Amino acid sequence: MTSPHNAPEPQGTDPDAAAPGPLDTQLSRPLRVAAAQLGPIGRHEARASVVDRLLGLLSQAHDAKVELVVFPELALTTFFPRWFVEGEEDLDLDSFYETEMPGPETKRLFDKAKEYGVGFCLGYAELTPDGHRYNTQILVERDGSVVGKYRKVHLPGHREHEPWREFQHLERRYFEPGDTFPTWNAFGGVVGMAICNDRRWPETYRCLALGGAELILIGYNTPIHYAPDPSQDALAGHHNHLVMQAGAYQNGCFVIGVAKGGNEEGVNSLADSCVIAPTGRVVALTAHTGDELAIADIDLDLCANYKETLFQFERYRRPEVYTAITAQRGPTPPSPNTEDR
Ligand code: CDT
Repeated sequence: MTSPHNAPEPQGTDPDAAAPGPLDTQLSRPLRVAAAQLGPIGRHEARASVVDRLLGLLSQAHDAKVELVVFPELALTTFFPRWFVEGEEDLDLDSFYETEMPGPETKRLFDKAKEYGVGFCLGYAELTPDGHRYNTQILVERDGSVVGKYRKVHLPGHREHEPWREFQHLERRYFEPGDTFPTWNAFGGVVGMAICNDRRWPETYRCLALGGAELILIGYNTPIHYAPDPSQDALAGHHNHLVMQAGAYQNGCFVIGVAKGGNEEGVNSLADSCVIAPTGRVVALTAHTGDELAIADIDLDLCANYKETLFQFERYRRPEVYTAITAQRGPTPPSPNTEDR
């Protein structure tokens, strides 16, 4: 990857040996992207009908000369973790998972994307041949090749039936967690992925940025009602943009956040899909809660304005001081101090 600016790499062991010079403001890695938001998918909506909807958005994107289309988390089915069924036979759990990708219903999407020369990112429930279940997202290049697969690391919600809730959030029952944040060379830059709850954790963006990510693709299904603390409901949209804007700015990345929004099987879900620049600003936003594109012209070279100045990791990060982040999971506050009160 060539860099148009003149900030030299730090040399040797002295991080101050090479002070960054002023940036060249010529930007030259343009990419037209779209957050391809979906409205609700009913529990009994056929895969073929959902794929028709994805193809409709893909066609609109092609007409608008978009090069990368990002679909939401679990984009082929309803958000089934909202239901607990004992024995799980009534829910026909397996019907919500894909055992191959592309499979019989999704091949049409791959074929059309390749014909159009439009890449895409797609979230789905994955059932592996040896019986493992993941909340997964794949990245497909403009030539139809699968560039990468990401499995959700942060699984929210609970494992057991909690009847006091209006609806369940059983991701911890129906999926195993992924264990890595990979990045890939794609679309003229370095791309990483995350899924829904991952976007609330700063570690997600930092791990991806340490892998060089310049563009982070995030699908989500976010019920607006949060049963453990309903006082957060009114803040759902604020928190959604807050975390992704911070992640973009603090890591010098573009972020594309894409919802499955609207009222799905009685559960109101957040829309507000967007494209965020490394400035931290939202540069494209959906207007409604249904199927809709939010299109933006981005330039991946803008990442360097942040990655090579204020957030030049090599120069300014202090990993030796951050050991608590990987050494422990929960907080270890100081023991109560009774003497100094
Ligand atoms: N899909 C997903 O990860 N949703 C979560 C809901 C959290 S409440 C259990 C989210 O973080 O948006």
